[in-house]
Order: sequence, then C-alpha cells, then structure tokens
Amino acid sequence: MEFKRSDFPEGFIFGAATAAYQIEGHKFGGAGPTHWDTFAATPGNVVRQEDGALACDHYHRYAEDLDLLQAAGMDGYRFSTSWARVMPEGRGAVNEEGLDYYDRLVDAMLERGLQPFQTLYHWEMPAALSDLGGWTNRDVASWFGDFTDVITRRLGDRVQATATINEPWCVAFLSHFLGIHAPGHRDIRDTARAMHHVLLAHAEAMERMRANGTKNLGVVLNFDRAVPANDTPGAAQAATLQDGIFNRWYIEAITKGTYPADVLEGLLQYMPKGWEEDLTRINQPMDWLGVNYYTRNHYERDDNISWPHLKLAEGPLPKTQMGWEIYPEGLHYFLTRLAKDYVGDMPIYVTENGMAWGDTVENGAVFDPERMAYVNDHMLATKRAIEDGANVKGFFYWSLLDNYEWAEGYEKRFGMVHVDFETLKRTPKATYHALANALKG
Ligand code: IFM
Repeated sequence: MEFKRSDFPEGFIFGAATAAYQIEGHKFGGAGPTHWDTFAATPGNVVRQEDGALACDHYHRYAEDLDLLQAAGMDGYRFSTSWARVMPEGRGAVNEEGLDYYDRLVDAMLERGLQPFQTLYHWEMPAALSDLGGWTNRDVASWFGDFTDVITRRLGDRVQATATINEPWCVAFLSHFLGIHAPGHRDIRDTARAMHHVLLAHAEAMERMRANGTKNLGVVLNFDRAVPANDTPGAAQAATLQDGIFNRWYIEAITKGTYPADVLEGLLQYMPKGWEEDLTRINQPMDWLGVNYYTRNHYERDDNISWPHLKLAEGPLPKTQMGWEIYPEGLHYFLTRLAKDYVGDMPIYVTENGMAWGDTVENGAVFDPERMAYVNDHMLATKRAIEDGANVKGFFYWSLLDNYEWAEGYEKRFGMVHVDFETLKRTPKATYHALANALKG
C-alpha cells in the first residue's frame, strides 16, 4: 500500500463492514422470515436461488471473525442488527435470544478494542411486515421506530455510533422500481412511496434514539458518480437526473428538507398524501454521515423508455467482478461535494468501499493484487479529500468477509477474508495482510 496509518489524522478509524443477513446465518437463533427469504425462494431472482440461511455462520463464528479484525490492527467494525432476528414478526414479541446474541457480539468487539458502528436496517424487512406492504406502507415508520427503540435501549450504551438505514436508494428504487432486490416490485407508485417512507422511517428512528439517549446518530447513503455517456444534451440531462434520483433525493431531504425539483417532476403524482409536511421531520440534525461509494456510471437519454428515460452505457475503465468501473476519483468527488454543498464540517465516514473479484485459494493463500490497488487508490482519494477540506473521520472496507451478495448469491467475493462456502474456512487475502501492514505505520 502507498499509505500508512500516520498519513491520516489522529483518531482516524480504520475498519471493515458487514451486514447481518449477508453473514450471520439467518436460520439460527429464532430469527423470523424476511422478504429476502421469499424473494430468494422465487425462481429467477437470485443466482442459484441462494439465500442467507447459513451465509458465513458468523452467528457462531463471530469471535474468530472479530479476532481477524483485531489482528489486522483495525479500530472499528461496522455491523448491522437484524430487525427480524430481534422481532421475528416485525412488531410485538421480542426474541430474547436475538438480543442476547447482539449483546455478546458488541461485548466481544469492545473486548478486542473495536469500536462498534451499528446499522439498524440493512435490508431484512420482516416478512410479516412485507405482507402489509413493507416500505410502501406509511406505518413502516412507526414499526421501524419501535424496533429501533428496542434494540438501541439494549445496545445504545456500548456502541460508538448508530446509523438508521443503509442505502435508502437500494431500499426504495433498486427494490421497487428496478425490481432487482427484495421485494422485487417494478411499480412507480410503490417506488415514490418507498422513497418517501424510507426517509420518514429514518426521521422516526432518529427521534426515538434522541428520546432514549442513544448518542452519535447518522445515516448511510450510497452515491453513484453519474456522468453523461456522450456530449449530447440528452446525455447531460440523463446524468443530472440520475444524480437527482440516486444521490440528491436523500441527501437534500435529510440536510435541507426539500426534494430535488427535477426528480419530483417525474414522481409528484405518485407521492403519498402529506409528504410535504414530513420534510421538516426528515430534515433533523445528525451527528455524522456515512458514505458508501463503489463506482461511476454512464447515462444517456432514451425517449423510447418512459420516465426517467435513462439508459446505461458501457464505461471505458477496468471493471470489478460486479462489472463496476473502478473510479477512485469519484470518492474524492463525493467527499468534497458533500462537505461543500450539504454537510459542512459534520463528520463523514466512508462506511463502505471495496471490490468483488473471483478470488481463489492457491496453496492456502489468496493473492488479490487488483483489490490491493483498489483499496490503495480509494484510500489515497480519501486522504486527498481530507486535505481538500472534507471532515472524513474513518474508512470501513466492504467487506470483512466474502458473503451473500444479495441477488448475486455467493458468487461475488468482496471480502478481505476469503470464505469457503462448503467448509466455512476463513483465509485472509493478500489485501488483508497489506492493510494490516499499512496500519502499523
Ligand atoms: O453487499 C452490498 C452491501 O450490502 C450494501 N452496499 C453494497 C455492497 C456491495 O454490493
């Protein structure tokens, strides 16, 4: 790596991130069914119809996994607490086994000197609430608020920071408009409702946590560096609209209390009643912002497609196993843009950044120079953003482990630690060792 710990400000947190359904093994410990279980069981949605029932069995192997973070000299661990594990029906009865598990997990982090960064919703909507419309039902905000209250009353005294929702764009647009993630809807009215309700749920969770004394609260948004595919006005307009749908919708509502006019133009007629009044609640103070960044995408306008008339075009740069262009400048772009236009001095954490590659174990080791370069270049982009004034306080690699990559099943490997999904054996990759080395300096 071309950076070392001492190149970053004092107290900068280096860590790795995961999410409950992707690693825990959802079949263990009395968790209730989620919309991902049923989505995955429906042919055509997920590669090989794989689900998170076993995943990495982190539920039983978390100590070994946290040991790996500690041995690498990491400072923090970003994890999520599954709603359906804590409240199997989504509302009402609490699963004590689930709460006890998260208690043990957080204590195990603290014993190893790892700062716990919790995320409350990383996509496993309890199936019973999905039956009631999930994110399309306005009541989701109060259901989520109740869950938030239960889990944060239990863990809030020991976690370093809590995020409400991971990647609202994925929760709403990817899952209700593009149909790629659970619940797999393709409906613009559902989409507009989900895009609003996910923010309302964020607001409700913030209020519940402020009321119960949980400290250091934020949200985790993902950002797409949307650029025109060519120099036509249509492509410029398409890239701007994608920037609105993916990026500005969420950050603008949260930090300014407005929705971008260009996106509303397409969605207004599908918005739920009373959305305007909710914006004051959505725009409430936060303590930090989480930024997930992976790639750049190229857009053109296609008038044969209805709103938003967007067509993706192939980009010229090398791509990861996901087919995502590798574009570290995009991370610098967002960190500095967010500081300048939206959050000012508020602490920003890079809560996810990483790449999938078709890693294999050879003679007991995984050599992944492509990932080493990816991490190196994104860390340097982060460093430049700090030098250019962004108040970035930490960086979490996605992901600690190879895991369940949602609709891609177990095929795409993002981990800094390889997982053999037959034996569940963990093998730290060369990137893990290189990072550990950089953190000594
Ligand atoms: O695996 C996902 C994660 O759950 C959310 N952010 C993007 C990652 C890679 O696709």
